[in-house]
Amino acid sequence: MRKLKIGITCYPSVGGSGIVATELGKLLAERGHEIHFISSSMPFRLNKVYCNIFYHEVEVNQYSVFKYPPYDIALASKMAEVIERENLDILHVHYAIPHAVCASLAKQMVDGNIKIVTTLHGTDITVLGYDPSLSNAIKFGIETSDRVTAVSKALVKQTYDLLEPNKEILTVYNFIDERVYQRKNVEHLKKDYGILEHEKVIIHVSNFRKVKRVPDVIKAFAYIQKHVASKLLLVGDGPEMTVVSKLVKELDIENKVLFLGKQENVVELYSISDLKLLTSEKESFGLVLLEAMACRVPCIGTNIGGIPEVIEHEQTGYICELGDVQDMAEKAILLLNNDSLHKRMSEKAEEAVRQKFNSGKIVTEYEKIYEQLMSEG
Ligand code: GMT
Repeated sequence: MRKLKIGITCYPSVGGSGIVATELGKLLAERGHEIHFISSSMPFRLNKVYCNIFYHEVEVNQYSVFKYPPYDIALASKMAEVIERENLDILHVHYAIPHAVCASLAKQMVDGNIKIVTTLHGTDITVLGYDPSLSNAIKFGIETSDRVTAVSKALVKQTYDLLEPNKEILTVYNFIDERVYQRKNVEHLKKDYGILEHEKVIIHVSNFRKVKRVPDVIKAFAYIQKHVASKLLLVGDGPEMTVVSKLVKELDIENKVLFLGKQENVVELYSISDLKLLTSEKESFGLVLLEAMACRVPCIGTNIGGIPEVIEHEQTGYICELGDVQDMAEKAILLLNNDSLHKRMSEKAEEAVRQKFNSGKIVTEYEKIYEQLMSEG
């Protein structure tokens, strides 16, 4: 396909939507497209120099008349400036609020032929969509985009159920860079963390927000460790950490739980892990599941949002009902006590990432959307 000039706007700090947007930009650049990130700060995964990736920072001035700094207006103005100066073909925004609305405003400012693609990532619909002060704006952002994608079929359905937008929404799954997410031989790490060779390692990675229901991970693990010699790695930090650490103390499992805080090199942590637990009550996809699966870690997740589209029940892990910590624990014990079952699931998990969520395939899906839009003139 012909090489395009593509603007990308995302939340640049840590978070699944920002990661997907940044990785997409990098892989599109590798395919020869020119990429312009327009955001409040440098996307944190943009960690090396690419000659065809540019970064345009949105600056918001604070004037005494403003009670709130007008970030959304500044973003729309910056988008318009970059669209015109760089002659962009496509503006791909990640997360509906405020990005899709700002893109629509920018398009009107330049009066140009820019095509807007919006990707819905989850909480922009499943949380903000319920907020009456925002729902009209989200619907407007969706309906004024030229193409809209969502990261799972479940999220597409939730968007229609909640907002009833008059717009086709396509499913394009999350992906990871398979060159980075591969199981590594770092067995020494187990020893470094004081984990015995025969002990199994269970991992949970999240931003410790309420929707992740981390206390369910702790309750399930409290049961698991009575039946399987094991340790729990908690990776990440967030508002629920106080509740979680209190529960660990109450359940008297402090010597079995390792609080690792925020970590950059999760690949190495997955590489010493045998099982991942994701017990969320809202999860449009679960990018962290892909990261684990690529490192041959089978996953147990809840029957929520897009999780059942990622974990194939009894093949790459298990799906359990929300809050059923007993079932989660029993499934974990079954898996961790059966080496051949564990080996089979680990291989299938890795295979699923390589096949169904292959980065090359997903990036091509986005490229096809761009190509079709360009052909519409
Ligand atoms: O999971 C989070 O809390 C972060 C959130 C975000 O907005 O960055 O992640 C959302 O987008 C990811 C990328 O598409 C998805 O993999 C996550 O499932 C989704 N999170 C939720 O739906 C809670």
